[in-house]
Amino acid sequence: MGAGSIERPGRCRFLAGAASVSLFPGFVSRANAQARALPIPRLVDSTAGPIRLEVAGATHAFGTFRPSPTMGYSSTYLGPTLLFRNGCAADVEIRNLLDEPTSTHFHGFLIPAAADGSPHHPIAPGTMWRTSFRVAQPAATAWYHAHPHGATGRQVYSGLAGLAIVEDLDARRHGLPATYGIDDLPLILQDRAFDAEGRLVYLNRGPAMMMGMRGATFVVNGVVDPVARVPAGLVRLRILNAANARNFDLAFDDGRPFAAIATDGGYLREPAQLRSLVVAPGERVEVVVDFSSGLGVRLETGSDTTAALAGRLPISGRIMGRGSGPLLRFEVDRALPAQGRLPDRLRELATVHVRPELVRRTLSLDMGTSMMRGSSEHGGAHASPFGINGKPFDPNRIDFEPRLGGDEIWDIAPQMMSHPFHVHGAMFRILEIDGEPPPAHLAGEKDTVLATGPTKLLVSFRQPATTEHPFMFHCHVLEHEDAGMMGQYRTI
Ligand SMILES: [Cu+2]
Repeated sequence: MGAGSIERPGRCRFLAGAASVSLFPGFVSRANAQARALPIPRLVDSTAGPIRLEVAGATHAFGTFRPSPTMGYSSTYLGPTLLFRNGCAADVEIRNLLDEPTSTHFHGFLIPAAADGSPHHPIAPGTMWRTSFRVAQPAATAWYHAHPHGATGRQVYSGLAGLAIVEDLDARRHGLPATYGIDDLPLILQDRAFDAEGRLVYLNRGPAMMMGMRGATFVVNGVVDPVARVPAGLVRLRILNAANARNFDLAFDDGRPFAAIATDGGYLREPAQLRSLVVAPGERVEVVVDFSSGLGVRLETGSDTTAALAGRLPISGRIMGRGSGPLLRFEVDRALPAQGRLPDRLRELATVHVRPELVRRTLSLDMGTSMMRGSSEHGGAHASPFGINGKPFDPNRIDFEPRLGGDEIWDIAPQMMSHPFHVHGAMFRILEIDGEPPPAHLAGEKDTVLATGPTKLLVSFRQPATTEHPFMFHCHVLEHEDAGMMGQYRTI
């Protein structure tokens, strides 16, 4: 069964007798599952002992096609939902059964760079990588995914991603829906391209490089067009955009409103009422939807109109993957328990305060400018048109040295198109997007932002990074990242 409460008594209690988590039977669907029921990734509790994952090739049925070669974390595609608890220690062991290196980044975790996976922490074929850290951050929806330099796009596309939940027992007083798999559902959104044989198609050249790899088929939790059965009450959706490049413009087909309650770094100050919402690659958003009417509904995406900055990139809608369409359907099952409520206030969040003496940096997310410079500076043929401030990623170069415990202002300047910008090991507050203050649902702690124009961030550096173990910052269009739109920092 995939269902179970994620709010258990006792902090960091080792659950004696818990089953070994070294092998997973892939996805576990709910009882009475029909064809293409929304798969609920199995929940694995880090307080029950070490989390053990195996990265391996597999064959996976997406639903409408013949099965395709894929990769997964102890699963045929994607991986279990990892549960962490604020204030508790966690041990993770990842064994690589692929015939190529991988690495595993904990996206949205505030842990030291030495404990996080990055291009500097390759897991060679046949070997195991072990990491331990203490969870010290508020409740949040995070995720983990492959991050080997140059192959991140292909490995994530093949299936190497999974959700993670940081829970905080202090947040129980909210009374929000919290029964995983029943009224607290993970939704991992992706787009994929399939060939005539039903095999995943991955490209990282031509338009798929310029715009990132996109596909016309929408996949939710690893299947096409699933149905989620939900109780007749409030339901919490933990939405992750795990697409390589596509932004999802989400809305319900009956226009019903919903409440955004959390962003990348956890709860907002208060729920933000919305009828539509853009989620960029790497971003998470938690929303609460009311099904008490008993009426089912579809969650749809509009076309990805946010990708191109107006007039900057002459490229066709087909290549952009601009299609709109349904992602999944919800059907109300009155037999399921609905117990959650939506509080008026969610969290105390400090007011953003920009001190004039803060260090300011400008980061130009470049497509093309460095190619011109590169012909003289980087030896022509090896230069990449993708870079930050004119320089493609170099694992031997530290780009910035922020002070540990300090804050900085980062001005993100996206070139040619919108880029989802992500910082490892830090949270930021958005000061401005395109000259405007952030909308309410983006006014919390973030680690990824869709820079649709000049974007000003107040970044807080609270985790240590060294020359040997630096943190990355990069575009989360994974083909851009692989091609060099990435830099690294160490703290001083
Ligand atoms: Cu980009």
